[in-house]
Amino acid sequence: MPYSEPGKTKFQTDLRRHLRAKNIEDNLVHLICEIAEASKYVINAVRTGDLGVAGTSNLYGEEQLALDVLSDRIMRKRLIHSGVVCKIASEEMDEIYEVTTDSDGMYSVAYDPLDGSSLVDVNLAVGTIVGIYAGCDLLQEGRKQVAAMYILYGPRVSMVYSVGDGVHEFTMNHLMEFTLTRENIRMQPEGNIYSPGGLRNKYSEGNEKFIRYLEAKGAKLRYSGGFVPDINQVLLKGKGIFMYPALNGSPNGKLRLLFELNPMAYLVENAGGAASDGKRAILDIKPESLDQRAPIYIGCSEDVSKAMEYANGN
Ligand code: AHM
Ligand code: MG
Repeated sequence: MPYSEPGKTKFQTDLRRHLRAKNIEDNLVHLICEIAEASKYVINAVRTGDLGVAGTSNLYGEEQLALDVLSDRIMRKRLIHSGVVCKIASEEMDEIYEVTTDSDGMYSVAYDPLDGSSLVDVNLAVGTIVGIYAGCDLLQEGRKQVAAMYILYGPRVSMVYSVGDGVHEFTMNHLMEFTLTRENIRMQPEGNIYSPGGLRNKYSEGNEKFIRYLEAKGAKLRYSGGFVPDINQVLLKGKGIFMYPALNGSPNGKLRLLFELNPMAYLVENAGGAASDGKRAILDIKPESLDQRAPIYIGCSEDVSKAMEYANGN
């Protein structure tokens, strides 16, 4: 029972204790706790760091902000020193970073250190997204992830994670400890929120029709431009769909399979929702390159099925 009743002693389960109660390796418990620790430095950077550009660009040719580079360095250092990571891939690095060739008991991590970083200057919510694989192969289907999580830097800092047996939310308290606030988050089959990315005048006719279908059933538009807060809303309210479809001129949409889509698809599927590129489950796509993108429809399963019907012109 995550919440305390008024007048009763607060029930607080910390992250390490929650993880230890699960049937997972000690190394994975350690790794997830290290990522949670790193996020405390990332939020500090977000709150107080330089809002300017770094003068460099990432593998997509996008200009990096100082905060992108700093958050990446914070995450990477922590992962390298965790002692349980063999390979690291980041949205802000050009290549895979090999920590060690020893794969025994080790994990590989793909992450976006500060997704939505361009929103910090207008003080909107941003986040860190992480997918974890056993062993040293990062180009595996998302279904092979052994854990995924995001950390949301909003009015509160929260971490939503899964190791494949439910999705759980921890919130940072005044001592900067993550304590359990929601356990076994579940999504309903159908929702009433929609969060559509990309320019509407670049949508296909099928996607346009899907939007009209959502509006006709009374769904409310809720789009912040930050993938982490937008997914967090759909997931925690349990009723909605986020989409960033193929666009005219961008057949693979915008979002990146390894760093953004796979971790979110793993979380949403584990909460009873679905994630598709319009044809197949996001988690079944075999990545061919680090910078691979894919269209995405993610959220309540019936809404995702409907999106697939419309996307395929039915
Ligand atoms: P980023 O990784 O460069 O920050 O870009 C990803 C962001 C997501 O957070 C968000 O869902 C999307 O880009 C918003 O794109 P748009 O501005 O086209 O709506
Ligand atoms: Mg990103």
